[in-house]
Order: sequence, then structure tokens, then C-alpha cells
Amino acid sequence: MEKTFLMVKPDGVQRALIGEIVSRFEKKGFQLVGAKLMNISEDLAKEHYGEHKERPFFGELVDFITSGPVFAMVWEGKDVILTARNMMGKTNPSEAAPGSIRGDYAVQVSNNIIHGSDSAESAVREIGLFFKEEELVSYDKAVAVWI
Ligand code: 3AN
Repeated sequence: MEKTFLMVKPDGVQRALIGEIVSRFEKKGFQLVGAKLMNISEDLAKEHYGEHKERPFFGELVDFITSGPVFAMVWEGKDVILTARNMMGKTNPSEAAPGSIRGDYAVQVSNNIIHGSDSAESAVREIGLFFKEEELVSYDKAVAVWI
């Protein structure tokens, strides 16, 4: 089953959107297999956003993502990487479709609420950066006694 790394950024945490965002992915039918509220160190931020290090907004990006707690998550499900990107909406909130997370809650590209892995390779890399293997759960032995 596919896994992706999603993160509510400092603006989303401060605007009390953790519950709303988690709820959207739960209701869609994906399973949460790892989560933590954390502060990101400057080193981790630079590594996470390494592909953008030549971009003019790199410094701003690192300052922003380290400016307050984030809610880091790993979600599992069929085609979760692409589907989560669609649910997040385009990077620039002015282009993000209404109904998407950025389309509904964000205005500025630099404060766009949520991060999500953009490929299978990024997902593996980002999950490994933020989570240890033992921090992820498995539902394999769960018995659905409530059904
Ligand atoms: P996404 O987060 O949709 O994968 P990327 O990977 O192109 O988008 O950009 C990473 C992050 O960099 C974005 N989430 C956004 O916060 C920030 N960003 C992208 N473009 C700009 C820009 N032109 N000015 C400021 N920040 C930007």
C-alpha cells in the first residue's frame, strides 16, 4: 500500500486547521499511520527543502517552516500520493480549486497551509527524514469489532 508524507505547516497549526485537515483525509478513506506535533530544526528544514536551495525564496521558506510547530503525518492508501496532492490543491492558492485545502483556506503561496510529497521517491525520502520506522503503526492485525 502506498504511503505519503503530509505536514500541516505553521500557518495551518496556528489557524487551528489540524483537525479539519486530518478529517478530510480520514473521510476520504485514507489511514493515518504516523503523526507528531513538532518544531523543525534549521538543519531538517534545509534538508527537507534541499531541492529549492537555489530558489530566491529558499531563506524565507526555511524561516517560515521553522517559525512554529508543524503537524507531521504519514498517510497510507491506494494512490494516496497523487490523491493527497489533488486534495491539497495547486501550490499557488490563487490557482487552487475551490474545495481543495489551499483553495478553501489559503491566500499566499508562501503560507499555503500544507505540504505533501510530490512523488514516490519524495515520499520515501520525506517519511525517512521525519519518522523512525518504529513510529509508524500497522493496522494489519486490527479487528473491526465495532462494525
Ligand atoms: P508544493 O508545496 O506544492 O509541492 P513546491 O515544492 O514547488 O510546492 O514549493 C515548496 C514550497 O515553497 C511551497 N509549499 C511554498 O510554500 C513555497 N513556495 C513555492 N513557490 C514560492 C514562491 N514563488 N514564493 C514563496 N514561496 C514559494
